[in-house]
Amino acid sequence: MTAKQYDSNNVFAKILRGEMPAHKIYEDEDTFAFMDIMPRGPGHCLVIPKRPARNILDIEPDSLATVARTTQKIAKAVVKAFNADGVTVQQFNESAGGQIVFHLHMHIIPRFEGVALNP
Ligand code: DGP
Repeated sequence: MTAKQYDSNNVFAKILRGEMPAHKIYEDEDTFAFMDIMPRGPGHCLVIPKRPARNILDIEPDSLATVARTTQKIAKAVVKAFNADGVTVQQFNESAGGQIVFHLHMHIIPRFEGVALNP
């Protein structure tokens, strides 16, 4: 399979352009982080690159590196802020891989001993 094309009509592109609201928690030159609208647990947030990228099959390695750096920063911050016991970092690619929004994003979900995620 060849990487599919980026479509700038996706909701995260609209959030980046300021055309849709989001609860922003962090921003730098390359990345943006905000709360997930359908949280699978308290503190569930998302990190995205500002540069267009459909998913991991499409993103430039340098841009992916900026997402990784921000993901680590935010994971540490939410674990501390929510006094979590751990953190789940998840990322989906294409419909077959569970992706719904086609702008690369990392899910960061604080985890607590004995507590399952919301479906
Ligand atoms: P997935 O592509 O499978 O990782 O799922 C998309 C995730 O994005 C899902 O957890 C819900 C979240 N989401 C979808 N639309 C919006 C939105 O408009 N705003 C925010 N903050 N999150 C959204």
